[in-house]
Amino acid sequence: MTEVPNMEELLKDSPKNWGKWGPDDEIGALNYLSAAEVLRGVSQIRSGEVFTLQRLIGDPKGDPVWPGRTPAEKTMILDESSWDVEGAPQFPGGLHYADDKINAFLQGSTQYDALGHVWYGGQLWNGYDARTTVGGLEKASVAPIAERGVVGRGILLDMARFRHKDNLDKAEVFTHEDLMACAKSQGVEIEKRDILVIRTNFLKLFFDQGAAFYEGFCEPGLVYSPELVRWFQEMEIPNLVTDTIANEVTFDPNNGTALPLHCALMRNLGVTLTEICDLEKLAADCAADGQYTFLYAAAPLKVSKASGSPVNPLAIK
Ligand code: UVW
Repeated sequence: MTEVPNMEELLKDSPKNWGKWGPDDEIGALNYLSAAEVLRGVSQIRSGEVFTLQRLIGDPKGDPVWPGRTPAEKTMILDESSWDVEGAPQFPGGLHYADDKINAFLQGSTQYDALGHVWYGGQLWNGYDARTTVGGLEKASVAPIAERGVVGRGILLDMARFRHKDNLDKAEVFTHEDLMACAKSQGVEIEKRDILVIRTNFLKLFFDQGAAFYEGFCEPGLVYSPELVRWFQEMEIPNLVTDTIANEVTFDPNNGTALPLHCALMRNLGVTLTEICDLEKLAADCAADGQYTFLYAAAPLKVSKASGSPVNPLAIK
């Protein structure tokens, strides 16, 4: 069996955008989303219909999460029963109220990854030292992305429908060429600086299969190639949004590495990743009216030094 290369070896000739937006940059390819790009997104709006792309946190049917993470635990702190017993807070006028909290992985639902979320070779996005992650991300945390917001032209690439399937299968892969062919079949073209929103409907299997979903875990998705990375670079793609947990085929079938596109796209090019979206209503609507582009708008929560945070992106058609 051939040995799995380390990421430094695999990506030694892979392009980098380090320094392109200055030595202190923490938002990477989101710099491509200029005011003109916001207006290009706005120009896609036809009906004013709004789609929210976040999954429910605390879904009674379960929350799909990356292996090793656990779903959010939600606890009621105060509800009407709190006043059945002594010790509940008393307010002039007799006000009662509900209060609750969650204990959750910041990347345990629909989320933005910070650019500093993954690294190899001791360096993260823009060349920052990996030691800057110790105790909290001093550099390239999710907070600068949250501060800026993400707005531009979104394009849905419905790979499941393109392949005439309910959902893509475990470990099924596709390339940038497939994305272009998918767009063509939808009567649309991927343009420079588009926010790519890719539907696989793979997480349907999480809800269909229960615990068996995690057996031999390998999500479907984009697969690494030098050509694909160059295409993202030339197309100036700012943001890759999908409905899977980790936005790419989990283990690369060609070289055995885990999540090489997190490294090549996020760490090296500064492409932001948005994961675990629910694209079902949006996809049904796009299939019905044939309009696959829209205004995409999202802002993760402003969490200090965090490696990611929840988000409820909007697609407005
Ligand atoms: C990992 O990269 C491990 O997780 P995520 O799915 O949040 O990107």
